Amino acid sequence: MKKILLTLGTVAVIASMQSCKMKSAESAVQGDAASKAYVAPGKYDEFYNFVSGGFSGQVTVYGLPSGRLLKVIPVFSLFPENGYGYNEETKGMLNTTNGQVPWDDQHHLELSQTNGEQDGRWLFANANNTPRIARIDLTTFKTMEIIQIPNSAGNHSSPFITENTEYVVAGTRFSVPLGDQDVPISTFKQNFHSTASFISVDKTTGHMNIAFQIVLPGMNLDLSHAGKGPSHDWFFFSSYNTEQAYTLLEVNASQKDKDYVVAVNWKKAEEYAKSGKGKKVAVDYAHNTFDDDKQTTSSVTEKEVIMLDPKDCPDMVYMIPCPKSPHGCDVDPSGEFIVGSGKLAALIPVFSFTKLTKAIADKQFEGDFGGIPIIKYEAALHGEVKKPGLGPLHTEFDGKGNAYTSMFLSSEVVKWRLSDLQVLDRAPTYYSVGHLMVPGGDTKKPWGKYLVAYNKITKDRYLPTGPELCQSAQLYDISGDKMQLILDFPTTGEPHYAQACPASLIKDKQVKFFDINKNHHEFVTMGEKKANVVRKGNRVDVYMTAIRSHLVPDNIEGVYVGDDVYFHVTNLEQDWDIPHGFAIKNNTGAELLIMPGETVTLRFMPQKQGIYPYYCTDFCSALHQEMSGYMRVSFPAQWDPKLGIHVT
Ligand code: K7E
Ligand code: CUA
Repeated sequence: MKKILLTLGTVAVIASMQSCKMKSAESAVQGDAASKAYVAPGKYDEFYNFVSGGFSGQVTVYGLPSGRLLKVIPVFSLFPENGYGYNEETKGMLNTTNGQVPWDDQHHLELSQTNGEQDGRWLFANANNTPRIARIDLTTFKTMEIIQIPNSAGNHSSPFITENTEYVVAGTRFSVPLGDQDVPISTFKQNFHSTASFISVDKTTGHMNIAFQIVLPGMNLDLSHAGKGPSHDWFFFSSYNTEQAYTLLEVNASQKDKDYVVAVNWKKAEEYAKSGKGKKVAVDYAHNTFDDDKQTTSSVTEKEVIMLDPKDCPDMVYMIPCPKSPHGCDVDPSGEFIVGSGKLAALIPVFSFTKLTKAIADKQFEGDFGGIPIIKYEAALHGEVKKPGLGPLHTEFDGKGNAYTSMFLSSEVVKWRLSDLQVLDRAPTYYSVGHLMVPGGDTKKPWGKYLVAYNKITKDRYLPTGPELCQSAQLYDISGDKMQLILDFPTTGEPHYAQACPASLIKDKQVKFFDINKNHHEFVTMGEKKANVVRKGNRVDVYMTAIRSHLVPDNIEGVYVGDDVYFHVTNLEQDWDIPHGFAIKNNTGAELLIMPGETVTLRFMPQKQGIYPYYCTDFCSALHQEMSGYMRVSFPAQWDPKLGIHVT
């Protein structure tokens, strides 16, 4: 959530709020706060915190409560630090039907679940801009799969999952014509659609597949969450711009009093898809999977998707009116309450699943939206949280009957009770909080000890760094009645949603190195004796090994200007935390960072004759500086400058 309708009035409100908060900032941090966030040197954090990178396209991993940055996981953006997206093995991960897309805007994360609880297997991440979903393996912290979503744009209500990770969803923030048709923008109402895609996840391998897409009227689907427990079969999406405006959205998409929460019975949808109620539609989308065995990405173009139209599928989709341009759509741990956060509303509506099912049974409808029945607001409503603050965005839960909502405009976190909707506490954020996160706070079993607010604006909180200041996270202890601010820490990119789980769920499952005997990479070098240089026409394959503290071969001659050289570097180490790097002078791509037991390939096309040193970039031993070599590049007699190739 980057922008909000800001009038001069609200700006003034924010400004005045911020100035009074600056005073209270110190009093908000109490004496024992530092000790609560203190993790002594050599001690581990209690939680892993996975934070979306926003416009960095990556995912970052922090420890909680210390706020220590543990890792940047490259997902949707090139990452020269380890060669992700540059080397031959992972290039294909960023493939789309529009070629390699080297960047994206990454907003939401979801950890895989079993029975509504975190199971520590995978982390799913969405790409907003060129619609994609990624799956990250939590034994290696590597991106293993990226699937492109067709008939989609602004893939924002994604990648939320069902209780047993049956499906990960993708909903369109921007409606577009299906099948990328070329139509006038003014035909929005007739031709533009939003879609909700349900991507099935294989229970054992995690492999994703688009099971079906539900076609909805043109509007902006914003966020979503699956039901749980009694509401297991349902998925809830927030929507805005149900005015169906296509210009001046700031004004035109804020006309109506209420937009909708879209309630989708995915179990029904699944049955409809299986019984052939859907239409098979020709599409094109890339599906990239990293093969652990071959250590390479295979990228295929998928050709078909099943589309379900609510008109042909009764009882599958309902609309629940929700004030006003809702953003977050959050389901409490019991699965009974669905919280819609109208970013322009002065209250928080809370819907009851029991009442919703009754309203459907009693047909308490008030018309339809594009043929989809609209349930009466009051019929589905549990109640409203009155005067919670300004600009409610997102809500998480502590598992003790309380909810926590972020307030963008009034820069605070508000704690309220689900049963009677009373506001219990409020804590200032510095400043303009977007998402917030309680470890496990969107599952059946929140861990409930901490809350992190992810803020858009830091202003005066840190040393200034030119025109752009870092975004920031703030950690609160929520174990008592009152929230207590205990730590600030800067984040990379722009943080949106985040997830956290107990360290114990993940830390003992870590892959320490890859078994070299199971390395079936096409260009593996099984031992130094096998190291070799092989020429076929213009192509030169260098079978290279790396082990402390030398590269084999370390002298290469017979390479010519115009050759296409592939360095396949196998790290022979079988020991934890001993990667080797590989870089060669004048290479216009990135380096390689090769994990123990892995083979990774750098492609290099020398443009000029000369001597090209190459070396290991990761300080791996006392003789790391010696871990280097020379490649001689000659200008061959057979060189044909007209053809630009080396003629043999
Ligand atoms: Cu509120 Cu994109 Cu989830 Cu940001 S979104 S804040
Ligand atoms: Cu290997 Cu430095």
